[in-house]
Amino acid sequence: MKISEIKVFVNCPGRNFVTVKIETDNGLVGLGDATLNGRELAVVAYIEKHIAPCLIGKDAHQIEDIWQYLYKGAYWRKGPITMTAIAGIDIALWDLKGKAAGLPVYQLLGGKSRAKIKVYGHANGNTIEETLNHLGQLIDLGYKAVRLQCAIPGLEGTYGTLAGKKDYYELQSSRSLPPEQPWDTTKYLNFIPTLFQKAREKYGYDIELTHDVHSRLTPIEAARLAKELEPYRLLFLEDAIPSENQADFTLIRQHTITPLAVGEVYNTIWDSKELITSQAIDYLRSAATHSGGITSMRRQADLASLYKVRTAPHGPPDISPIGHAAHAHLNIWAPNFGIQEFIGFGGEPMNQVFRHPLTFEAGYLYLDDQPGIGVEFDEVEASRYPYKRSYLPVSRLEDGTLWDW
Ligand code: KDG
Ligand code: MG
Repeated sequence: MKISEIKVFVNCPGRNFVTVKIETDNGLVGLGDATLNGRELAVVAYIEKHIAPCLIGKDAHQIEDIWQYLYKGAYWRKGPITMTAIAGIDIALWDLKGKAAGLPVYQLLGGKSRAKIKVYGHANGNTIEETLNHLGQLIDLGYKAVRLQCAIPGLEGTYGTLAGKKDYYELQSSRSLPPEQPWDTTKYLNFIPTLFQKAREKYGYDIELTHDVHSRLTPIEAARLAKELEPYRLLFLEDAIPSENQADFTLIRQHTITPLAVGEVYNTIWDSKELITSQAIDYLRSAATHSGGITSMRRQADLASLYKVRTAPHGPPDISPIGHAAHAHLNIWAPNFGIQEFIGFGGEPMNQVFRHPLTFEAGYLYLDDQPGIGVEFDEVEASRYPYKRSYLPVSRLEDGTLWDW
């Protein structure tokens, strides 16, 4: 099964997605997701100009060797562009191997550890009341776990809080440059515990709750927030700090029993190695798309399992149905799977461009048995939705200082 062609598609059927298609000389086609939100075209060039020419003629079955070739062989290891490009190729190769074997990818990983995949949704709003109403709607839909985000009074356009808006993550405006948002740690820290207090008063303790800080705090501020949230028993507090310094998590850990989750911007196992082996975190949030694909995620899950760290892959709308399907295969297999972030794909035209094997029901995802990862990509339909340049926002303090995230 020799690789005969590698094609890269960049489309915007509601979101920008980079889709990798590998064709083989025996007529099979494998699909991978290589979407790096806000920096998509750099990954496209990396694959088209630098990777594709090296892989033509190679045996598509040699997934591990190709992974090592692209990781070690490039000399330039790690980094989001490299690892997203490797991920796109790696996911497509697993898809091909599954199709060649006539088996779903999870079977190649070792089979099912569970029948269905627990997910958490997002409730958000401009006020606590709006956020809690949204939470109520998700509980009615059957969600067992929900992330709560609420606009902070006095902070215009808090990231990730526009209830019901399709583009609530990026707040994509008509401007073609990154939107800017104000940040104030005091306002934030004074507000968030009340959100969770009210949520528990209204809905009790059966529903599991999480919160995403989006890396806006310092370690000691994060420790304070995690400690103040203890009475509300979060499933986890996500991205409490930026994590270049892995040791910072130990500081937070020493002050609180609120479980900690991190990893959505990690590219390799090296980014989380110390966090896992020192048991400074409880959930690892790496994504197949940004962290070197299925080959690398399997390795991370295995390391995490030795230290009682569970997997909770990143699952925002900027990971395509292919990326989500890759996660579903990993999640169904991983003995230490925790929970998957999932808020759906936004209906049409996404569902016409990507036909995927996932069904949401009452707080769980179900994965259809199909060879490979089970996604079909309609190139003709996709070509109707050209790429639209868009950016994540940046945060600044009131005095203009550029802030963390
Ligand atoms: O591209 C960035 C988003 O995917 C990210 O901000 C979403 O933090 C996020 C999450 O947990 O889903
Ligand atoms: Mg996050």
